[in-house]
Amino acid sequence: MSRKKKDFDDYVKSEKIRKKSSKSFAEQDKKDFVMDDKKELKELLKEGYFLARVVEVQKKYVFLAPEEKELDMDTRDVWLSTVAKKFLQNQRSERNFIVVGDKVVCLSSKHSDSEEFPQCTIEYRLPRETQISRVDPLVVNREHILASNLTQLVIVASYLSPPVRWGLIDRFLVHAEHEQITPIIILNKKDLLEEETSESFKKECEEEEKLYTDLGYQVISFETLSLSSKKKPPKILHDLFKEHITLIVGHSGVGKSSITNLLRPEIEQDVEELEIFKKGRHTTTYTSLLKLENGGFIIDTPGIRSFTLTELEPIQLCWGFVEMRPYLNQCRYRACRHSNEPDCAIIQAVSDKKISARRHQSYLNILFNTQRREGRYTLE
Ligand SMILES: Nc1nc2c(ncn2[C@@H]2O[C@H](COP(=O)(O)OP(=O)(O)OP(=O)(O)O)[C@@H](O)[C@H]2O)c(=O)[nH]1
Ligand SMILES: [Mg+2]
Repeated sequence: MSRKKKDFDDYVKSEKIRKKSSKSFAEQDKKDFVMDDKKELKELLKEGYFLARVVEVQKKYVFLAPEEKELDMDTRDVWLSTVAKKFLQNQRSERNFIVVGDKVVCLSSKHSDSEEFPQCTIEYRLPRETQISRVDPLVVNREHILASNLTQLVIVASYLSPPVRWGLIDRFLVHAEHEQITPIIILNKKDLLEEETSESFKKECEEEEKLYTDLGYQVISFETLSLSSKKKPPKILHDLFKEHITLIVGHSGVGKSSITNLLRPEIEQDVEELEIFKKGRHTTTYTSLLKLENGGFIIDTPGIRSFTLTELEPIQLCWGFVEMRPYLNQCRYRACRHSNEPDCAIIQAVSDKKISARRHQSYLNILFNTQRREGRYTLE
């Protein structure tokens, strides 16, 4: 089964389907801010501009790490920065103007607002190679980019506390497929599953894990509780995270920061002592990029309550469900939504048990935007 986005782009071209693009701020400003001319960049670097990576975005300031050579950076000794004055207005109106992971071109400032950090201005941003985004939960029709330039997506869910939501995992998988970023699923808090008395829940978890593995995804069943960040990180995590910039996502309280800490990041992440989901707020407040002891980088995020995909046509959505790809274009109707249409190849594959009914339901939920806040865990 091909995982290449290019294949989908070719398919789209051949089918003459227009992909939706998101035009968020004035094209001209974007052109001025996004530096995509390598020659010009070289000249700027000779003139005293320097390259840096955004490690954290707060309300007033952006924290960044100078990056002379690709990935040669220290995420602890950061600079305080603001966006160049001429782009301030854009920054205020555009939520995604600067996001964690962005590569930026800066000029150092003579003065710093802080005694602790040197200060600079962000003059340009380099084009983003990859990004993970969702529909902004605050403003419909606005995109919220969680992070950029990542090479791997780790989706964390806990078996229990809070309980796993397979639909949320599917949403992330669809997005990763379209962005051509390798997704990995970590199912955490295995200790709680072992204590669980409901045999049917255990069976459900086993079956779902097998389903994702059979689809070609790496699934890691894990527990952090018995492991200490003082000891060597478990080999499976060490190998997984080295040589990558990994974005780690999932609900609040599933253990993202606990996993991050096992890899001994340059800055230890806060982990809530009480189970966070009972308190109903996030422990991690800002998305931040951290260098790990093994040389890899991780972007730890505050847990999210919803991950609504930006609008997708049925055909694009199906592409994100890898098991549906072989059936594309085999339905009676070209515009088949694979919902209840006659002679639908995908519905047939579901009844033949070639496609899981649960994954098909996930597809329908995304398509019809039902359970928009899939995976939301409400306090009881
Ligand atoms: N039982 C059990 N608890 C765990 C495990 N891993 C983490 N926890 C606990 O789960 C709670 C939340 O862990 P965090 O690492 O803060 O979760 P998070 O995903 O970073 O949460 P946010 O920052 O709010 O998004 C803490 O109380 C951890 O001690 C595990 O494997 N088993
Ligand atoms: Mg956290």
